Amino acid sequence: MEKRLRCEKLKDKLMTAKEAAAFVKKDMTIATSGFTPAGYPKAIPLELARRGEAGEKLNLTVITGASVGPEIDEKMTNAGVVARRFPYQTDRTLRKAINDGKVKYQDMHLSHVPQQLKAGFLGHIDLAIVEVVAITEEGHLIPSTSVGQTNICVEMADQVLVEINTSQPLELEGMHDITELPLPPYRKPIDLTRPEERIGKPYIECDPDKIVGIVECDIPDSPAPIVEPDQVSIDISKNIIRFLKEEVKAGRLPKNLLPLQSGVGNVANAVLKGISDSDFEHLTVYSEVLQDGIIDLLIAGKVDYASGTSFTLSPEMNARLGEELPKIKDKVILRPVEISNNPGLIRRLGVIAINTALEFDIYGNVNSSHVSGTNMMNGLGGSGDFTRGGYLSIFTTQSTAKKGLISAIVPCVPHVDHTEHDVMVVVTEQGYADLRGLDPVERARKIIENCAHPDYKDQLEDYLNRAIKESPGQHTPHILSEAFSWYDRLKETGTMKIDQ
Ligand code: 0RQ
Repeated sequence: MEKRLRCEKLKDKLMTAKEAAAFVKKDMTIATSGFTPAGYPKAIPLELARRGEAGEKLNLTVITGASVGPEIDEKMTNAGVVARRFPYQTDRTLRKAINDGKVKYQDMHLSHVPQQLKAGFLGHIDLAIVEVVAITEEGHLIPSTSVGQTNICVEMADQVLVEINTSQPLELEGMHDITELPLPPYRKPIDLTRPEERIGKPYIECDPDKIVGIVECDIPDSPAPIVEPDQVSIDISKNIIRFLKEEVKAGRLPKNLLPLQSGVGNVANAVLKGISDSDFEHLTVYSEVLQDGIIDLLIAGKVDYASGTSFTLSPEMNARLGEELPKIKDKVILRPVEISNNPGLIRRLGVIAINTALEFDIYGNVNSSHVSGTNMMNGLGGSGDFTRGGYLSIFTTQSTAKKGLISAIVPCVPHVDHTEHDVMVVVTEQGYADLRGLDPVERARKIIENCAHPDYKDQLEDYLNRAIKESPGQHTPHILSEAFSWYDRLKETGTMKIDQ
């Protein structure tokens, strides 16, 4: 602990998690560190869950950088202490509470959160609870495996509780680059033109007088296991790589591409694996999450630099992170989400954005978040930040879900996260559809031809052809009374397939 708590003035603030949790009072808004199950506080949230289990009605608003681990989203939800939650989650328990109407949830673009916190759009922040690897002599905070909006939580909260996590490698120190954007008007341009540039400080500045409690914690992050890519993910990845190679051949992309962003999950992992097996070299990454695949590519020398806001690792990689960090330390930068997901920077750097959809429609509108239009899955996360700003915006999905009972390409998505105006290329295991320069009907023909599953092609074509005949407007033909009927059929018969 000597090595980690270096500020003399703060040493008498060490306390138990239970004592620290006592600063949390009913109806408070708390903002925490954490972005994906990385770098979030654990010991204090577990105490809050215990208080809820003992019958206390805390009624908290909980704001995080993105999804966090089970200590917050599962345990605190189960204990009934979370009333409102922003801006993203991936937890089964919390998801159910949201869909049962028990927890109020706003799904937000992750780049919007820091500014909205700062501007007071999300209300007053009573308390920040943040995980760090160390506190410097001056009382500044060294974040752990993520930055997210931790710097803004610390700035905006009345009081700060800190968890010093001894399971997080001290080698993380020096990898962060903390910059904060002022509120408008007259903001200066952000001085960043390449993913590897540093523009800030390696710590979060914090007034030591704001720190009311420090807790030692050794609970590790809760990384999700990575499953070996299945054939569908491998095929999707091959189609993306085929598309990127065509772009290089056509002279629209340099040989080493442009900075890459990829989401989380199976397909993203398969894409990274595909890139590592391909002949692309000297790549750069400007993303929000840095997964195992990116660390492997950095070590293998395929990726020169990677910038993100969080390490989102498998348990195996997490366990050996301390060992691997010295090999990649000068090639990786962890930034606040306000910078990693900044749409202006993403546009400036020319990022290639690759994200995953639940489904898309024949015109290229994407639903990433709402199953059958009403049931929240996770949220849109940072996908919108990268998609709208991206030089190329690519969406992937398998062509069917639930063993073929659901088509992931539908006449009209019942919830839109990314509009047809933002989406350039859609990819399934069947192929890719390059939508650039096409009008809606041309797009629909291409999506059906290249991306739809053979079981649903005729149905989609039939809808499109009848829509063209019946629709009053010919720009984006629809039969509005029928456009969502595929969801009614799914509900009634268990499949979107028409019984022939
Ligand atoms: O259901 O869990 O019951 O088996 O959805 O689907 O195919 O396993 O795919 O894990 O990659 O998640 C879009 C949710 C995909 C994710 C989404 C069912 C399917 C399965 C999961 P089961 P898969 P993935 C980076 C950027 C938005 C946020 C984002 C996501 C479950 O990628 O949340 O991009 N993206 N962030 O069976 C009904 C369909 C379905 C369907 C799949 N059409 N209808 N169910 N499923 N398609 C991260 C951050 O921002 C931090």
